[in-house]
Formats: sequence, C-alpha cells, structure tokens
Amino acid sequence: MISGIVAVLLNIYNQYMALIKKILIANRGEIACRVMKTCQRLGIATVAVYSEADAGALHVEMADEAVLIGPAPARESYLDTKKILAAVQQTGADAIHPGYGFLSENADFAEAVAKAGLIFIGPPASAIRAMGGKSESKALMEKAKVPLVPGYHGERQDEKLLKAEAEKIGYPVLIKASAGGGGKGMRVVESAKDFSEALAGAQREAKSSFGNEKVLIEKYLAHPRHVEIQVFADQKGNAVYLFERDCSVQRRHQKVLEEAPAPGLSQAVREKMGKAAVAAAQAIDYVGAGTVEFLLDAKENFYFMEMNTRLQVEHPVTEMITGLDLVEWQIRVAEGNKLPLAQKDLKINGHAFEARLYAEDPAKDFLPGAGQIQFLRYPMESDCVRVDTGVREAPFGEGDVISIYYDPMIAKIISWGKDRDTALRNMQSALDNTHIAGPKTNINFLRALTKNKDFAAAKVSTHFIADHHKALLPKPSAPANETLALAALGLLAERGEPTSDDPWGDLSAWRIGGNESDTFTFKSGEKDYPVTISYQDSKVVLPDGTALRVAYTLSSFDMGLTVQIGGKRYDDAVVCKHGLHIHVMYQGHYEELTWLDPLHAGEGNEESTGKLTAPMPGKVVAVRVKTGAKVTKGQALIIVEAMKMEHTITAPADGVVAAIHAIVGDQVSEKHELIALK
Ligand code: MV4
Repeated sequence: MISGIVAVLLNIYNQYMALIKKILIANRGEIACRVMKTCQRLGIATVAVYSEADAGALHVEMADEAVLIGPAPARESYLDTKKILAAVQQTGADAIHPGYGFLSENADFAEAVAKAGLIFIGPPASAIRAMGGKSESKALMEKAKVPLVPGYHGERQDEKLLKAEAEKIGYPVLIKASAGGGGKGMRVVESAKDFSEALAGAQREAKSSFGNEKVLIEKYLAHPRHVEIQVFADQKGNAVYLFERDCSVQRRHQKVLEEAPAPGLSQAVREKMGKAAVAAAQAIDYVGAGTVEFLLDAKENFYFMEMNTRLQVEHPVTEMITGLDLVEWQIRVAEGNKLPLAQKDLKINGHAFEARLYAEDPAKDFLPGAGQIQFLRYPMESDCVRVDTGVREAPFGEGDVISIYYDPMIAKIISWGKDRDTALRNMQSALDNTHIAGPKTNINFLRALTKNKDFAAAKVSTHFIADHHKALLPKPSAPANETLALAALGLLAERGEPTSDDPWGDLSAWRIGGNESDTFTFKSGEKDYPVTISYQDSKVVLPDGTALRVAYTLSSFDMGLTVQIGGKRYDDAVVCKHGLHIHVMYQGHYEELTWLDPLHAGEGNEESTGKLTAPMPGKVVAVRVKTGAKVTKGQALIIVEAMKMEHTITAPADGVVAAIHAIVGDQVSEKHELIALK
C-alpha cells in the first residue's frame, strides 16, 4: 500500500511539472501562430495580443482569448511593455512567450515580466545583457575558450591604437560597430592607407544607428559560411546542442534560405562547434533556446560571431531533423523541468530546408511590398512539407492584408528528406505548388534559388546571392505561350460558366457574344501580345502563329482551371484578375500580365493615369490641390508615402476637385478614397 503510494508519487515527480496553464504570446503573425500550435497540443490556453491593424489576423482567430493593445505602429502596441503586462493582468495568463523580434531580446522586458511574478519563456535578463554588446560578449567568449576571429575588442578606442591593432591582425580587416547588428557600421579595410577614413565611417554609422561609436576590429574572412548552433539549457545547469543550421544564403543580412545540417560539415567539426556553443551558453548561465552564430571558413575553421538569445525564425529546420518541438522544450524548461533529452540521445535524421516567402519585389532591389493578397495557396503539408505562416490561404480577391507596419514575411515553406537531394527536391516541388498573387513576392526568386546548380552542389557562402544575381533574376523575357493561353482562358472562365457539362469539352460552349472568335491582348514589358480564341475549332492562336487545341473540365473555376492545351494537361492553373492585372500561376510559374481591355482603353498603367485611391497602405505626405480647384490631366494631386517610396496620385482627366478626403499626416489604407473629381 505505502509502496504503491510512493510509486505513484515518484511517477508524478518524474513526470514534467506542468505549471503553465495559460500563455500570452507577445507577438504576431507566423511566430504567434507557431507558438499557439504547440500550446494547443499541450492543452495550454492561449492569449493573443493584437494591434488595430491585426484585428482580423490569423493569430487572433487561433487564440482562445485576444486583447487589443493599441494602434498599428509597433511602438504603440507590440513593443509597449506596459500594454502587454496589462493584457496579462486582464486575462490571468501565467507566462509570456515573446516570440522573436519585438521584445524577445529586451532584457528590461524580461526583468519586468519576472518582477510581475510571471514566467518569461526565454533566458534570464542577465544572459540577454551579457550577449547585448559585441565587444563585451567577445571578452566573455574568450574567457570561455570559444574560438574568436583574430582581432581587437578592447575598451581603448583611440585611432592610433586601433590602427596598430589592425596592423597586428594583418589586412584585410573588418571594422564592426560593437553595438551593431545586421551589418550596420561595418567596413572592410583592404590596406593601411584606407584605415582612417573607414574608421571614421564606421564610427559615424555606429553613432547614428546605435548612439555609441565603439568599434572592434577583426581579420576579414573572404567567403565565410554562416553556420549557427541551436543550443538549449535548463535551470539546473544542463545544456545540449541540437546541431547546426547553415544560413549562408542571405541578402543584406536578411536570411532567405536555411538548411540543416550544414552540407559537408565533418562530424568532428560538428562536435567541436556544438561543444563550443554549449560552453558559450554555460559561460553566461543561459536558460532556454539560444543560437550561437559562427563564421566557417573553407578549411572548416569556425569563429564565434554572436549569440541570439531567443528562438529563431529558422528553428523549424532543426525541428525537422531532430523530430523535436522546440517550443515545447522552451515551455518545459520555463516550468523548471530538466531538459527532455541528453546529448547522447540526440541524433540527426535526414535534411531540411526553409525558404522564406516575402512580399518584396526582386526586380526593384527587393523593395518590401504591402497590400491585400489576391490569391494564395500553399503546398499540401505532409511529413516532408510544412508551412509556418500567419497569413491565410485565400480564393480570388479576398486575402489577408500584408501591412506596411510589420515585417513583410508571408510564410516559411519547410521541407524534409532523407538526404539533402531529396529534401531539395521536396522544396522545389513545394515552391512549384505555392501560388500567390497580390503584392509582388519573391516566389520566382526562391524557385530559381532552389533550382540553381551551384546551390544544389552546396557551393554556398554569404556571397551566394550577390555572386549569382544574374542567374537568379533573369531578365524579363516574352511570356511563354502557355502563360498567354492560360491568361486568355482565365478571362473566358471569368465571364461565366460554359453551357455544356461535357467533362473534357471544347470551347464552343464558351461562345457567349456570338462571335466566331475573340481576341484578348496582353501587355508585358513594353510589348503587346494578342491571343485569339477560336470557338468552333476549340483553338487558341498565339502571337507567334502557333494554334493549340484546348479542352477543359468544369472542375473548379473558383479556385483554378483544369485545361488541356496542345495535349498538355494543366491541373489547377490559376488565373487571377485584379483590375487589369492578370496573374497567371501554374506548376512552378508565376507571371503578371496587363490586359488591354478594350472597354478600359488607356487604363493599362495605373501609376500614371492616377487612381484616386491610395495604391497601398501608407501616409499622406502632401496634398497639392484645394477643393474647387481646376486640374488638368496628369496633374499631381496627392502624394502617399509607403514602403519608403512616394506614390503620386495624379488627375486621370481634366476636372474640378469636388472633395478631398485626406490631410497631410493621415495614415490611409489601400483603396481609401483620397480625392473626388468631377
Ligand atoms: C564578418 C565577415 C567576414 N569576416 N566578420 C555580417 C553581419 C555581422 N553579424 C557579421 N557579418 C560578417 N562578419 C569577419 N571577421 C562577414 C560577415 C558577413 C556575413 C556574415 C553572415 C551572414 C552574411 C554575411 C554577409 C556579409 C558579411
């Protein structure tokens, strides 16, 4: 009897202490949704916080409770400690998960959470502070015997001493802002004669970006790889490493494609790096999930760069190769439990990739975009494909809005395979089946990246995108015949359903106006492409004279077309019409055309003809006319700034200003009517 009770008690003791009943996620979008998924699985209640811009967002829908914490600008909502703590009080949550970005690496916030008697699902404030400055963290790492790039990270900052240190290190050297991140305040110096000017530049940038001009000097590594180690520590002093991720494929310090494990890394170096990362974590009494970043050179020498004291965006690739849920580990550790597994129990299984789908325009130097999604379909999820996102799939014209206020990442597409080639093939196919229209995105760029021969051969370095720029951003060429054919068929389908219900019918049923044929003309680049549909013989005639036979099924015109063109079958091709923009999407293809609709002659180019509504969410920076003013066609009326670019709203025709619906300083949403003419 007694022994039975003891056994039961022991059993309970050995199980996890599960203290946390309700978690408030102090974040939005994809990370908030990701954390909630684990909470749901563990039976933990969730509280979302949201700004006015996010009232309809997926993370709000997913949560058990949601609290409005302020207007769209993050400073007044997601970054406002007081409002987040008030939301905790209001809902009775007992823990806060900060996600990444926003307050995740803010030591004062971690401290305030602890002071309020709540559990912060992250490291202690002291560990965040220890890794806050580059010079200071390097001094700590040196003591812990973590390998550093040869260099100087001392307190003294006089030019003479710094230059002497550069000489000692040997050129080329890299000057880095101590408080820096993201490459700001960084200068490569090739030889002594350039040192003074580079130093002044780095100090100026450091001062203006971080309010602190302290710098450090390092040996410059020419083509390093960015390899980072996932570490985990509990409150009892145990720490393990969960192997590495290669995040070399970046542009402007923004990661684009990550993978785990790092291709070609030897087992011996993997273990050495892992142990160095664990030593780094233990040197600062780390608790929870953290990442130790290293530069790796061609000879497999590795050097500490910095430690990120949070769960990172790219954590899913580690989850895919270890089979673990890192958010669950974070929660268990925050509850005071021992790490679920010891180092000897951790194994790498297969290979994983993550591609980040962004609203940005690769053709305009990756300018971030915003606006409403017109169509969005993710690849089907499976053991080999995972999609992490805070943006919902959407049929035509009804998608979520990508806000100018936050990061333009739409989704992370994650793939797994038993080896790198298999994982890469799964990624290629997942991207070929990701279809999105609305704001410009990097989908074609990601497809090109994952199909690049050098990438497939794992020839990666931090210069990969710059070195392959031309191949990854092909010059705009004439649209493919199949794209033009699908565009025309999409416009036909949009007119209404055909009258026949023959499963593979011809085009005669589409003959609505009574014509023998109809011609649709599309514009791409500066050229026009007329496409003729001939109903009686069910053919599409392309600009180069090619005539292809067409058959269609009635499967699902609201989500996609299933057609045969010239004997080739297209399943679920999507043609999405937004104004006169025709987005054509099919297996591995995305192309935007402009329809020269004869009923809207001259409207092909909204930028110059001037819609009187905001082209995208933004801020009114100038109003150039007054009510009652006579305006002439093309005259500038209002200027809206969005995504750091100015958009001029011009008069589409001569007229008189009937009303003005905006003043300078107004934040306006997309399609907000700014001005009325008569
Ligand atoms: C370096 C380096 C070469 N040598 N340090 C860029 C951001 C900052 N966190 C560290 N960075 C670098 N430090 C030495 N001594 C090259 C980079 C670098 C880089 C590092 C990781 C990922 C992408 C990069 C792109 C350009 C430069």
